[in-house]
Amino acid sequence: MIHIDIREVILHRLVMKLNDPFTTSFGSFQEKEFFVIEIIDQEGRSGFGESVAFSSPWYSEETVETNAHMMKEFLIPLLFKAPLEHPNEVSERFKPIRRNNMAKSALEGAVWDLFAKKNNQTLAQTLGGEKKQIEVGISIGIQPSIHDLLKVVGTHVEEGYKRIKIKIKPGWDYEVLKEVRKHFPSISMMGDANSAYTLNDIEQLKKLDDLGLMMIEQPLAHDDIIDHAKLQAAIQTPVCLDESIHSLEDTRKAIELGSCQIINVKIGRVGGLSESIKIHDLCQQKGIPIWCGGMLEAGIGRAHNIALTSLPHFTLPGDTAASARYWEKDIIQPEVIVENGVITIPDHPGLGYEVNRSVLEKYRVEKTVLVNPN
Ligand code: OSB
Ligand code: MG
Repeated sequence: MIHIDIREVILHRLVMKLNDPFTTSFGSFQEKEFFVIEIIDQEGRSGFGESVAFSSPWYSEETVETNAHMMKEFLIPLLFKAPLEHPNEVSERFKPIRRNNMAKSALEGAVWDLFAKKNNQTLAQTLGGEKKQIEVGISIGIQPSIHDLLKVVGTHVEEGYKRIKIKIKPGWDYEVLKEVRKHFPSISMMGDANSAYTLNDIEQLKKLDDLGLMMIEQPLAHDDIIDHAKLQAAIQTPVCLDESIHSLEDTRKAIELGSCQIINVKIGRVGGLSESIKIHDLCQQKGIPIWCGGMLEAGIGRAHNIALTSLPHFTLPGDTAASARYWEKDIIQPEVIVENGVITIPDHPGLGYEVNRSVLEKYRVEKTVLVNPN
């Protein structure tokens, strides 16, 4: 029996500048602040996780600081209590702590990587992944003008991304997407509103039905599944939920209510890989297509997304674009490369990418070492 016996946890706090600012309906990102979680076992082996909460609570209520607080004061002490036999036990152990899914997920991800390495398996294999390659799309932020947007879309279509997602908001929606459709009649495209609409906008949202979109992502409130069901009944474009889904139970309820036809799975938002797999299995059973979302991750988070996407029911291209799209230099080696819209799953044990220590240290602004007292 393989035990995961934790000796210490290192929280590396990093700040990395994005190559280009990324704008959504709720705000603009110039840089990303996050934690690389390094869990070291008694034999000195390291597993890595990455926290995905942003500096401000715009996407969800979690932030970099709430993640730090939850990990240090509550979650890491629970991991130190006793050795683990399997990463699935992490979410069980975290159950007494309500929500704070991104904090939980960052730690759980590091345990999964460590577990896969101990078993000398890739993380993808350990999760039950079957694919050797995955298809990916790209998410494009709100641009200063339609002209700018058409240029950016053109670049990424040429790069071969399998699906183009365009951020939308009131005043930057139907007319803009219509123009993109006119210039790129056959691409797979979709819109993501990040909760910018209400049911009062139903007529505007109905217009999108003309554009042959794969889906519209999270049009309504971040905490809603009732109005989304009303909207889905009124429009043809499939609704995909992002912000509203935090668990297997949320997924079950959204499917039962008809709130969506597609689900965006983000590992951090649902509290980790174990919960993500449960959501995958339920959606497979129910015939609901899923894809893996993104949180502007650096390489470690990106590697976790890639491993998860190797599961068979991730049938739609996700948001895991190439490292170079976001970062001048990523913290992993090799960086994530996308060729003609395809990522080849790495075959090294664990995440399959090495952490580039010198780059990690270059972006690190704080290092906290927590030693297991037991
Ligand atoms: O809604 O999926 C989202 C970025 C930041 C916050 C929320 C979202 C996004 C993206 C980009 O769409 C995902 C990525 O490229 O990592
Ligand atoms: Mg989204």
